[in-house]
Amino acid sequence: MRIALVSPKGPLYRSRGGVFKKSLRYQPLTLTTLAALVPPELNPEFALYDEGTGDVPLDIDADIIGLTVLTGSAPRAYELADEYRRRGRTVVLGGPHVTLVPEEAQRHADAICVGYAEESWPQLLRDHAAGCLKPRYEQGADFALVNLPFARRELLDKRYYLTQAVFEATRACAHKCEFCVSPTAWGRKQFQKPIEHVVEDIKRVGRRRILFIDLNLISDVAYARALFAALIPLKVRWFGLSTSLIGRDPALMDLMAQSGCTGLLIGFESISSSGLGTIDKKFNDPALYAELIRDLHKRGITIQGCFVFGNDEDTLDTFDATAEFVIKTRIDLPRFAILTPFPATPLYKRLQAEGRITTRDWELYDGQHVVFRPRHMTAAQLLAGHERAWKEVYRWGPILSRMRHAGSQVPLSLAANIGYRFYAHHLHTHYTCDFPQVADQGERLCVSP
Ligand code: B12
Ligand code: SF4
Repeated sequence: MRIALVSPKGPLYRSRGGVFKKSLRYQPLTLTTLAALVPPELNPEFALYDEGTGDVPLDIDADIIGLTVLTGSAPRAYELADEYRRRGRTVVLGGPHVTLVPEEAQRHADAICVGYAEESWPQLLRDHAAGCLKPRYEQGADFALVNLPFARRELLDKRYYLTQAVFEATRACAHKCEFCVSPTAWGRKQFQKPIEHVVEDIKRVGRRRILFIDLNLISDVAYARALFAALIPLKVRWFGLSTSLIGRDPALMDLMAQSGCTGLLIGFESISSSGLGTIDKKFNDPALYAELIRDLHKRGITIQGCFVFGNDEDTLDTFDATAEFVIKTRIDLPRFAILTPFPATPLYKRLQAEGRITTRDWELYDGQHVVFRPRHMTAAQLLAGHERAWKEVYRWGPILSRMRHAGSQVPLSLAANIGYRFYAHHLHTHYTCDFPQVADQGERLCVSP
């Protein structure tokens, strides 16, 4: 069976005209995991296409074409899916957006996979081979991450990525932040791979610097402890994601450092407690942020700090105050996003009930556009303030100050900082400028500070 797997990208992330440089691009696991799950008895021949690294052809000659769909890439995925079907191909859609709004996706596919597809995708392919493809396949109620094959990383060209040494140990997260797709799409029970499987995967890939893409590695502390302990003998240096709650467990932080953690992505989201209350992320305590950052730095762990602008407590002062906090605390790699009501999430339902969603053009749901009416500012002010914060923290002064404390991590940290500086200065080229004020502010903000 000839199987093509496609990862379409929204304009910001596309190789042609996008602003995401190789220094920021690691190899995702979606397509390579799906390839590994194909039953061998189908004699698969694969073609994998990541639109983040190259163009996706329209004349793909395959027995079945699978596309992965994020909300921001949905219009592009549907455009491709419709074209492939027009050309007589069988098209399957899956991924977070399909899981959030299956009925919509169904209109563009011969079949969809809702939820995690470790069991449903092989079944779908067997049905297709037998000529009895069903329109919809679902993640089973007893879904578990067991008896897994290893991702077929070699099917994507490694030259296009900063690293291929990308792993996942768990899926989903126990928290319920209002804006996050994870609890809505996959529930709050964390799925966990057997630790021996994760260790074996890391050994097979054989790299010393590795990256975990798990949404929250410390969601289940007992599992986290066991995983970190198992990493110690591997002598790897790893980067992963955690919540700020790591700061309240010094023993786990020590174990994490001992296991080789050299970088953590943390969703700080806001420097205001009341702002965090409006997005149901009250477990974050801004009063403890500076101490957490110091504690991690002391242990040699750098921080990719993520903030989101646009909650109902944010005002025009929030942007500068947040940028100032980021610079002062020397968060190593700051990232800002605009609050985005992904469909079916509690945030989406609330804003919809309040009549505040201004567009359902999913292409703009990429975390860098304003798709709702903010409470204390205009959409244009939110967009412009967000862009200003990016540019402020990626001035050369703050970058150099961060580098002075980056120790042995300078080469990687510098490359990523320069990548994000480029991103900060090119973001505006992707604004559709629906708001006239933004065009004006955009001009002003284009001038290098
Ligand atoms: C790598 C990654 C990216 C990469 C590339 C993603 C891609 N596939 O193109 C980049 C950096 C481009 C990216 C960008 C963004 N991302 Co992202 N990303 C991830 C991340 C960390 C890992 C994806 C991965 O490899 N997962 C492992 C694989 C095995 O799981 P999976 O992709 O879910 O696939 C399984 C199922 O979903 C299903 N499946 C998926 N696709 C298909 C296709 C078919 C045919 C079938 C049958 C099944 C199937 O089968 C797989 C096995 O079960 C996930 C979080 C996570 N840990 O999953 C977030 C995630 C996908 N991203 C998310 C978000 C919010 C974003 C951004 C908005 C971030 C931002 N604020 O800027 C942007 C938006 C980009 C856009 N234009 O839409 C959300 C999803 C949002 C949504 N509603 O679509 C996630 C889930 C994170 C979260 N916190 O909730 N991201
Ligand atoms: S802690 Fe992170 S992954 Fe978990 S629900 Fe909140 S935003 Fe989502």
